[in-house]
Amino acid sequence: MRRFLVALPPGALMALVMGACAQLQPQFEGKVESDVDVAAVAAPPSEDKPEVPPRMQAEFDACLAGLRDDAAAAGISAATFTANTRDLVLDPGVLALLNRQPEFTTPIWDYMAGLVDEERVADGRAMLARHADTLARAQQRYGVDPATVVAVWGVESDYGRTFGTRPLLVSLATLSCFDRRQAFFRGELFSALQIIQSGDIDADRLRGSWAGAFGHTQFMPSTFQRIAVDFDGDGRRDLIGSVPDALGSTAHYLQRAGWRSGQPWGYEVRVPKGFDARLAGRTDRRALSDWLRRGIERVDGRPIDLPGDTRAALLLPAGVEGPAFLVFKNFDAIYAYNASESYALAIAHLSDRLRGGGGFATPWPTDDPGLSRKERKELQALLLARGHDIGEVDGIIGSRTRDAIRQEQQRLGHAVDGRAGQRLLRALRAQPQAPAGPDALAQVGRWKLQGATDAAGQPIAAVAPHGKPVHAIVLSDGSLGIEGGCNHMGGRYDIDAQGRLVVQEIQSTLMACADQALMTADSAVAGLLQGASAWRIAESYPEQLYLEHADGRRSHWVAVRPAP
Ligand SMILES: [Ca+2]
Repeated sequence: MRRFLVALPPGALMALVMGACAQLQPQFEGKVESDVDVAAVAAPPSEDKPEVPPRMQAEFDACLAGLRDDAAAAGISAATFTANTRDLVLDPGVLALLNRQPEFTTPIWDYMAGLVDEERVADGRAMLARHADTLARAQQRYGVDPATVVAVWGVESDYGRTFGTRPLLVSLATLSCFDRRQAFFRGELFSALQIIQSGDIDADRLRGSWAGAFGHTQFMPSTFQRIAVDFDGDGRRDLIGSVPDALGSTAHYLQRAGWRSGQPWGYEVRVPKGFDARLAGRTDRRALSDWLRRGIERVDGRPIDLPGDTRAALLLPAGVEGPAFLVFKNFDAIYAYNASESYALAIAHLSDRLRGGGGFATPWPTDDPGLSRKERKELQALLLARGHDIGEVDGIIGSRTRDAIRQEQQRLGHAVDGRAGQRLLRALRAQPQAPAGPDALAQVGRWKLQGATDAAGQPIAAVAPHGKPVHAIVLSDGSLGIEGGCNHMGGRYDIDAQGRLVVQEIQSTLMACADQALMTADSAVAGLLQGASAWRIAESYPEQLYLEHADGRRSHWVAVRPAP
């Protein structure tokens, strides 16, 4: 299929590949913009590995050589260090990810809809049954209930489906030698080398997120060293190859983070009308009895069965109009796993769903709720069917999907924000395909030029003697025809990888023409097409197209439908 109507901003090619960042420092908070489990999947190295400049590699080699003494001080033998750092090639991709600014702030309802959907609940219940013995043993030893442990697993790696594929030593060594967090990542690099040296996990299997989190529940190497346990008794701590080791280690982590056995993480609550939202905040703790006096109550009306002096905080993730939560010590234990309140709420809520609970009683304050992963895939399939080049249907709303969403929102007259929500999904379900054929421009037929300017900024399409359009352009299946004025021009065009319309070839047949103004206009049009031949489709509407030319000029094309 020829792919049209794609407007990729330059530099938008960096996929949304984010580390899961479990146990990373709070500086990373807010950088996880999409599903945590999806975030844990790094793109295959071959796809996003930039060329390494020789000088940078030389700097990298020298840096690694300089780490030898510190590694020895951390208990790493010279043999281990040499064997595992000798042939490392740095990966500039992880530096780009370290400095990546989120292009899109995910509303809490989108975040929750993707992380706690029916699929993840059903999968989690199956895992509760399948690993019941291990989970019971973990509860006995560490006091953490099965549903919470499984919820962490589900959010961190979709129950082991999405681990991240980057070689950990490459990522950590690169981050140890460049950019702004070298000291932190050197500690993680040494921990990773210790893991290899101890025989817990082989170097070639040690793969994970760009930032170094790995395994079923995405531990950082230093967390592994402090917390990981051999829970299946084979003599090795292996959070990649052993589900029991991963589940036991996660329970151990939560215990060490202050888990109180038998206590709930918190409850969804109702706040009274006119409640002072300034009282909310995870670190703003009060006695439970104080909250109850202020009129807070569980949404199901049942009593909160904890002592009145239990410390509790109120969370209003979307303000007083949205769902409200009263949270206790165990919420903080989950928060310690990855310092993000949205993240902790997703795990807490998923654990409730795994225990048989339902969704939130109070809806999110939006008229356009978020999509489950299944619905995200459905939306992507509908975008593909309409001719948008969004790549694979993978449920990941990346920059290409967002661009396609913006175009459809514009076409439909929705607010143009690039967000994947229920409103757009419903609209596209109602008209699953573009009106005619796969070639969205070809079916439009004829286009006339309006509003283009020449290099001096003078309008060139204003010339319309005899009241007729100067030019009509026909784009059809790779070929292009221009009519009107004195010239007949034909040529070929293509769409490049960035979604720009590129005119490959122009043939112009100059006909005798007495009208100098038309001649001038035609030359200007030919110049536009031939000189700066890269066009980017800036905006598109049914039968209208705004092109941005490589030199920054814009032209506006309007379809002229052939008479029926
Ligand atoms: Ca083991």
